[in-house]
Amino acid sequence: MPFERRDTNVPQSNLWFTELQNDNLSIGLRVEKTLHSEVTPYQTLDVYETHQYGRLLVLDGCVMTTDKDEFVYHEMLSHVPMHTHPNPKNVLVVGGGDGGIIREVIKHPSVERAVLAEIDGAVVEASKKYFPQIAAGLCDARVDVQIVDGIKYVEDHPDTFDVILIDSTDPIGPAVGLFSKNFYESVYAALKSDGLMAAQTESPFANQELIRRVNQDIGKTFPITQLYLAHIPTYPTGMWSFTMGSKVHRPQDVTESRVKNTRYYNAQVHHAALALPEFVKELVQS
Ligand code: SPD
Repeated sequence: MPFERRDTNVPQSNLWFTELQNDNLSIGLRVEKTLHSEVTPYQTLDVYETHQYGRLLVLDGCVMTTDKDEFVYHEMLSHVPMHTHPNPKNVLVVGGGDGGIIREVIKHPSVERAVLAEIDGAVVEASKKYFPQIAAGLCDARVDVQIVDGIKYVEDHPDTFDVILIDSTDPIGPAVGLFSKNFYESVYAALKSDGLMAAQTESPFANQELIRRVNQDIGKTFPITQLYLAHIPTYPTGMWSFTMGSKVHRPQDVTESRVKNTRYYNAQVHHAALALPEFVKELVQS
Protein backbone atom coordinates (compact mmCIF):
# COMPACT_ATOMS: atom_id res chain seq x y z
CA MET A 1 0.00 0.00 0.00
CA PRO A 2 1.32 3.49 -0.78
CA PHE A 3 1.84 6.15 1.91
CA GLU A 4 -1.27 7.16 3.77
CA ARG A 5 -1.80 10.75 2.67
CA ARG A 6 -3.17 13.53 4.89
CA ASP A 7 -6.72 14.64 4.07
CA THR A 8 -5.95 17.97 2.46
CA ASN A 9 -9.35 19.38 3.49
CA VAL A 10 -8.39 19.30 7.18
CA PRO A 11 -7.38 22.84 8.19
CA GLN A 12 -3.83 23.02 9.56
CA SER A 13 -1.91 25.63 11.46
CA ASN A 14 0.49 27.32 9.13
CA LEU A 15 2.95 28.08 11.91
CA TRP A 16 6.34 26.46 11.42
CA PHE A 17 9.36 26.30 13.69
CA THR A 18 12.46 26.65 11.53
CA GLU A 19 16.01 26.18 12.77
CA LEU A 20 18.47 27.86 10.46
CA GLN A 21 21.66 25.81 10.56
CA ASN A 22 23.43 28.14 8.20
CA ASP A 23 22.51 30.37 5.23
CA ASN A 24 21.73 27.32 3.11
CA LEU A 25 20.25 24.77 5.47
CA SER A 26 17.26 24.67 7.79
CA ILE A 27 15.03 22.13 9.48
CA GLY A 28 11.32 22.76 9.98
CA LEU A 29 8.53 21.35 12.09
CA ARG A 30 4.89 22.35 11.80
CA VAL A 31 3.71 23.78 15.11
CA GLU A 32 0.32 22.97 16.60
CA LYS A 33 0.68 25.56 19.35
CA THR A 34 3.22 27.54 21.33
CA LEU A 35 3.20 26.38 24.94
CA HIS A 36 5.85 28.63 26.47
CA SER A 37 8.28 31.41 25.52
CA GLU A 38 10.66 33.33 27.75
CA VAL A 39 13.95 35.14 27.72
CA THR A 40 16.06 33.79 30.57
CA PRO A 41 19.23 35.53 31.79
CA TYR A 42 21.18 33.25 29.40
CA GLN A 43 19.07 32.50 26.33
CA THR A 44 15.65 32.39 24.73
CA LEU A 45 13.59 29.35 25.68
CA ASP A 46 10.56 28.12 23.74
CA VAL A 47 8.36 25.07 24.02
CA TYR A 48 6.12 24.08 21.11
CA GLU A 49 3.62 21.32 20.49
CA THR A 50 4.48 19.94 17.04
CA HIS A 51 2.51 17.60 14.82
CA GLN A 52 5.35 15.26 13.93
CA TYR A 53 7.58 15.03 17.01
CA GLY A 54 5.37 15.95 19.98
CA ARG A 55 6.70 18.61 22.31
CA LEU A 56 9.80 20.48 21.22
CA LEU A 57 12.27 22.35 23.47
CA VAL A 58 14.16 25.16 21.73
CA LEU A 59 17.03 27.26 23.14
CA ASP A 60 18.24 30.29 21.20
CA GLY A 61 16.39 29.04 18.12
CA CYS A 62 17.99 25.55 18.13
CA VAL A 63 16.23 22.24 18.68
CA MET A 64 17.29 20.76 22.02
CA THR A 65 14.95 17.84 22.31
CA THR A 66 11.59 16.46 21.24
CA ASP A 67 9.26 13.94 22.84
CA LYS A 68 9.60 11.47 19.97
CA ASP A 69 13.35 11.23 19.37
CA GLU A 70 14.91 12.37 22.67
CA PHE A 71 15.69 8.79 23.65
CA VAL A 72 18.32 8.41 20.94
CA TYR A 73 20.44 11.35 22.05
CA HIS A 74 20.03 10.79 25.79
CA GLU A 75 20.78 7.07 25.65
CA MET A 76 23.78 7.45 23.37
CA LEU A 77 25.45 10.34 25.19
CA SER A 78 25.09 8.44 28.48
CA HIS A 79 25.23 4.67 27.97
CA VAL A 80 28.23 4.44 25.64
CA PRO A 81 30.55 6.12 28.19
CA MET A 82 28.76 4.70 31.24
CA HIS A 83 29.28 1.14 29.95
CA THR A 84 32.88 1.92 29.06
CA HIS A 85 33.59 2.56 32.75
CA PRO A 86 33.49 -0.74 34.69
CA ASN A 87 31.96 0.71 37.86
CA PRO A 88 30.70 4.31 37.57
CA LYS A 89 29.67 5.56 41.00
CA ASN A 90 30.04 9.34 40.86
CA VAL A 91 28.82 11.01 37.69
CA LEU A 92 28.65 14.66 36.67
CA VAL A 93 26.41 15.98 33.90
CA VAL A 94 27.36 19.46 32.67
CA GLY A 95 24.39 21.22 31.03
CA GLY A 96 21.51 18.87 30.30
CA GLY A 97 19.00 20.84 32.37
CA ASP A 98 16.10 18.97 30.78
CA GLY A 99 17.18 15.92 32.82
CA GLY A 100 17.33 13.37 29.98
CA ILE A 101 20.94 12.39 30.57
CA ILE A 102 20.42 12.12 34.33
CA ARG A 103 17.41 9.84 33.71
CA GLU A 104 19.67 7.46 31.78
CA VAL A 105 22.65 7.71 34.17
CA ILE A 106 20.61 6.59 37.16
CA LYS A 107 19.51 3.45 35.31
CA HIS A 108 23.00 2.15 36.18
CA PRO A 109 22.80 0.36 39.54
CA SER A 110 26.42 1.26 40.38
CA VAL A 111 25.62 5.00 40.48
CA GLU A 112 25.69 6.41 44.01
CA ARG A 113 25.62 10.11 43.15
CA ALA A 114 24.79 12.03 39.97
CA VAL A 115 25.33 15.80 39.93
CA LEU A 116 23.66 18.01 37.33
CA ALA A 117 25.54 21.31 36.84
CA GLU A 118 23.21 23.47 34.73
CA ILE A 119 23.73 27.20 34.33
CA ASP A 120 20.11 28.07 33.54
CA GLY A 121 17.49 27.13 36.14
CA ALA A 122 14.73 28.07 33.68
CA VAL A 123 15.59 25.01 31.55
CA VAL A 124 15.13 22.71 34.56
CA GLU A 125 11.80 24.32 35.47
CA ALA A 126 10.44 24.26 31.91
CA SER A 127 11.43 20.64 31.51
CA LYS A 128 9.74 19.58 34.75
CA LYS A 129 6.56 21.30 33.59
CA TYR A 130 6.44 20.42 29.87
CA PHE A 131 8.62 17.27 29.60
CA PRO A 132 7.91 15.32 32.80
CA GLN A 133 8.97 12.00 31.24
CA ILE A 134 12.41 13.48 30.41
CA ALA A 135 12.86 15.29 33.74
CA ALA A 136 11.64 12.36 35.86
CA GLY A 137 15.08 11.45 37.21
CA LEU A 138 15.80 14.91 38.61
CA CYS A 139 13.88 14.05 41.80
CA ASP A 140 15.80 10.80 42.44
CA ALA A 141 17.50 10.69 45.86
CA ARG A 142 20.94 10.13 44.23
CA VAL A 143 20.61 13.25 42.09
CA ASP A 144 21.99 16.63 43.15
CA VAL A 145 20.79 19.48 40.90
CA GLN A 146 23.13 22.49 41.02
CA ILE A 147 22.21 25.69 39.18
CA VAL A 148 25.78 26.83 38.59
CA ASP A 149 28.31 27.58 35.88
CA GLY A 150 29.42 24.08 34.82
CA ILE A 151 32.90 25.29 33.87
CA LYS A 152 33.52 26.66 37.35
CA TYR A 153 31.95 23.60 38.98
CA VAL A 154 34.35 21.33 37.11
CA GLU A 155 37.35 23.52 38.03
CA ASP A 156 36.33 23.42 41.71
CA HIS A 157 36.07 19.58 41.92
CA PRO A 158 39.42 17.92 41.10
CA ASP A 159 39.73 14.11 41.29
CA THR A 160 36.02 13.61 42.04
CA PHE A 161 34.10 11.88 39.24
CA ASP A 162 34.22 8.54 37.44
CA VAL A 163 32.30 9.83 34.42
CA ILE A 164 31.60 13.38 33.20
CA LEU A 165 29.00 13.90 30.46
CA ILE A 166 28.79 17.22 28.64
CA ASP A 167 25.26 17.79 27.37
CA SER A 168 25.77 21.26 25.97
CA THR A 169 23.78 23.41 23.61
CA ASP A 170 25.38 24.24 20.26
CA PRO A 171 28.74 26.06 20.37
CA ILE A 172 27.27 29.54 20.51
CA GLY A 173 26.35 31.76 23.48
CA PRO A 174 26.76 30.21 26.94
CA ALA A 175 28.08 26.88 25.56
CA VAL A 176 31.18 28.17 23.73
CA GLY A 177 33.48 27.50 26.71
CA LEU A 178 32.28 23.88 26.88
CA PHE A 179 34.02 23.19 23.54
CA SER A 180 37.43 24.55 24.56
CA LYS A 181 40.73 22.79 25.27
CA ASN A 182 40.97 24.54 28.65
CA PHE A 183 37.66 23.03 29.61
CA TYR A 184 38.72 19.50 28.56
CA GLU A 185 41.83 19.92 30.72
CA SER A 186 39.63 20.87 33.70
CA VAL A 187 37.44 17.85 32.97
CA TYR A 188 40.56 15.64 32.96
CA ALA A 189 41.53 17.04 36.37
CA ALA A 190 37.99 16.54 37.77
CA LEU A 191 38.05 12.85 36.82
CA LYS A 192 39.49 10.11 39.02
CA SER A 193 42.55 8.20 37.81
CA ASP A 194 40.51 5.88 35.56
CA GLY A 195 37.75 8.37 34.71
CA LEU A 196 36.31 9.21 31.33
CA MET A 197 34.20 11.87 29.64
CA ALA A 198 31.89 12.21 26.67
CA ALA A 199 30.48 15.30 24.98
CA GLN A 200 27.96 15.98 22.24
CA THR A 201 30.01 17.23 19.28
CA GLU A 202 27.52 18.20 16.54
CA SER A 203 27.02 16.98 12.96
CA PRO A 204 29.79 15.49 10.79
CA PHE A 205 28.03 16.95 7.75
CA ALA A 206 27.50 20.47 9.06
CA ASN A 207 30.23 21.04 11.69
CA GLN A 208 33.38 19.49 10.30
CA GLU A 209 35.87 22.09 11.51
CA LEU A 210 34.47 21.91 15.04
CA ILE A 211 34.70 18.10 15.10
CA ARG A 212 38.27 18.21 13.79
CA ARG A 213 39.32 20.71 16.45
CA VAL A 214 37.50 19.03 19.33
CA ASN A 215 39.06 15.67 18.44
CA GLN A 216 42.50 17.21 18.39
CA ASP A 217 41.93 18.98 21.72
CA ILE A 218 40.50 15.92 23.48
CA GLY A 219 43.24 13.80 21.88
CA LYS A 220 45.93 16.07 23.34
CA THR A 221 44.29 15.86 26.77
CA PHE A 222 43.29 12.17 27.12
CA PRO A 223 45.27 9.03 26.17
CA ILE A 224 42.16 7.50 24.54
CA THR A 225 39.82 9.44 22.22
CA GLN A 226 36.86 7.97 20.38
CA LEU A 227 34.23 9.63 18.22
CA TYR A 228 30.96 7.75 17.82
CA LEU A 229 27.69 8.35 15.97
CA ALA A 230 23.93 8.14 16.29
CA HIS A 231 20.96 9.11 14.13
CA ILE A 232 18.82 11.90 15.54
CA PRO A 233 16.09 13.02 13.12
CA THR A 234 15.47 16.51 14.53
CA TYR A 235 19.13 17.57 14.75
CA PRO A 236 20.62 19.24 11.68
CA THR A 237 21.44 16.59 9.01
CA GLY A 238 20.30 13.74 11.30
CA MET A 239 23.81 12.32 11.73
CA TRP A 240 25.16 13.29 15.14
CA SER A 241 28.54 12.82 16.80
CA PHE A 242 29.74 12.36 20.35
CA THR A 243 33.37 12.35 21.46
CA MET A 244 34.75 10.35 24.35
CA GLY A 245 38.01 11.02 26.18
CA SER A 246 39.23 8.31 28.54
CA LYS A 247 42.21 7.89 30.85
CA VAL A 248 42.24 4.05 30.85
CA HIS A 249 39.09 2.26 29.69
CA ARG A 250 38.32 1.60 26.02
CA PRO A 251 34.79 1.63 24.56
CA GLN A 252 35.82 -1.33 22.34
CA ASP A 253 36.11 -3.54 25.44
CA VAL A 254 32.41 -3.42 26.39
CA THR A 255 30.87 -6.90 26.15
CA GLU A 256 27.27 -6.52 27.30
CA SER A 257 24.63 -3.98 28.28
CA ARG A 258 24.06 -3.47 32.01
CA VAL A 259 20.72 -1.69 31.51
CA LYS A 260 17.60 -3.32 30.13
CA ASN A 261 15.04 -0.55 29.66
CA THR A 262 16.47 1.27 26.65
CA ARG A 263 14.91 1.96 23.24
CA TYR A 264 18.05 2.63 21.18
CA TYR A 265 21.13 1.48 23.08
CA ASN A 266 22.23 -2.13 23.29
CA ALA A 267 25.62 -3.84 23.15
CA GLN A 268 25.45 -4.25 19.37
CA VAL A 269 24.54 -0.57 18.86
CA HIS A 270 27.40 0.35 21.22
CA HIS A 271 29.93 -1.26 18.89
CA ALA A 272 28.17 -0.20 15.70
CA ALA A 273 28.32 3.43 16.87
CA LEU A 274 32.12 3.22 17.01
CA ALA A 275 32.34 2.25 13.32
CA LEU A 276 33.01 5.43 11.36
CA PRO A 277 32.33 6.18 7.69
CA GLU A 278 35.44 7.12 5.72
CA PHE A 279 34.65 10.86 5.59
CA VAL A 280 34.25 10.93 9.38
CA LYS A 281 37.50 8.99 9.88
CA GLU A 282 39.21 11.72 7.87
CA LEU A 283 37.91 14.33 10.31
CA VAL A 284 39.35 12.57 13.34
CA GLN A 285 42.63 11.49 11.73
CA SER A 286 43.67 14.87 10.39
N1 SPD B 1 21.81 21.04 17.77
C1 SPD B 1 21.39 20.34 18.93
C2 SPD B 1 22.40 20.20 19.99
C3 SPD B 1 21.73 19.96 21.27
C4 SPD B 1 22.52 19.28 22.26
N2 SPD B 1 21.96 19.25 23.59
C5 SPD B 1 20.60 18.91 23.69
C6 SPD B 1 20.12 18.83 25.09
C7 SPD B 1 19.25 17.67 25.30
N3 SPD B 1 19.35 17.16 26.62
